[in-house]
Amino acid sequence: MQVYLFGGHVTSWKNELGEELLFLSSKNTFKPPKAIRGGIPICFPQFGNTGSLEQHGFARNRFWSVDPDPPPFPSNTSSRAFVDLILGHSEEDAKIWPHRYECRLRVALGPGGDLMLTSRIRNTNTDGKSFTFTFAYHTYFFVTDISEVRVEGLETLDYLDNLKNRERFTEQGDAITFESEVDKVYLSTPTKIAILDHERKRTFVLRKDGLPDAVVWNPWDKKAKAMSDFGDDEYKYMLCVEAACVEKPITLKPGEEWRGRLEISAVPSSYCSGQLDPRRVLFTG
Ligand code: TA6
Repeated sequence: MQVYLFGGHVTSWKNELGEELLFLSSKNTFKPPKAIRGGIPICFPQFGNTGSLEQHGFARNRFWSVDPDPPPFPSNTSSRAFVDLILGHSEEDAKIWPHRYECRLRVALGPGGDLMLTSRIRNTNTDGKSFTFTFAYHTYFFVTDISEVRVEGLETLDYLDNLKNRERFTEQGDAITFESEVDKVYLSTPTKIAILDHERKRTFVLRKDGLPDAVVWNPWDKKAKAMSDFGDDEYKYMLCVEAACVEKPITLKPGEEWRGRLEISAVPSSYCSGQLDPRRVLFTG
């Protein structure tokens, strides 16, 4: 596991065989304030370009620090290793987002090698003002061949299509596969989503809490060429499935705290396929 203070950004997560599980672009410049392309960018206090701030907010473009005194975590969270990071308000950011806040992030490795990210955002305004935000873990999964990948758990859900002015549609009833650019915000999804990498017989299982939505993104070839920090054919080896809170922004009064948790495990595919879609379970008996 590798985490940068810049952006509070996880850039590497490997399995017990030392195989990398997250995609990180070979075209990264690692020159702040430019966000890191790949890994797990934190989108806060704004997801996408839905508000007045820069795309995906500013948390991914700021230097976080190691949290010297994180509030206690519920005792039932066992982890092999973890780090606590914190990002707080600054005079600079107050000019664009006039709020006092504490954004804490614990990045942990579970006993089985699962990756767990827990964010705790507290409103520390002293002027009695509430604030509202959207949020996402913009996770880039490393896949063997995007055309052989399928996502289960989002069937029949409504989504906002970012390629069609955020118009609302309903997804078809089958697992999602990829043959062109996709940029969709799935609404009120199940807490469990699976990404099946057929070639590698590997399944990523995402479990999320406090993050009702899920964004699915692959830039495909044209957008890939247009991004300076992304290789022309790198779209073949990545898929973003982002645990998010987009449709219903979160509002916190002073003193209130929000928590958003993501747990990712990478398991052999035979373990998972079809277990997420109740109809499939029915059929496969
Ligand atoms: O999460 C999907 C998305 O919002 C896409 O619209 C695309 O812009 C992607 O994020 C990457 O955004 P970035 O600002 O990192 O280039």
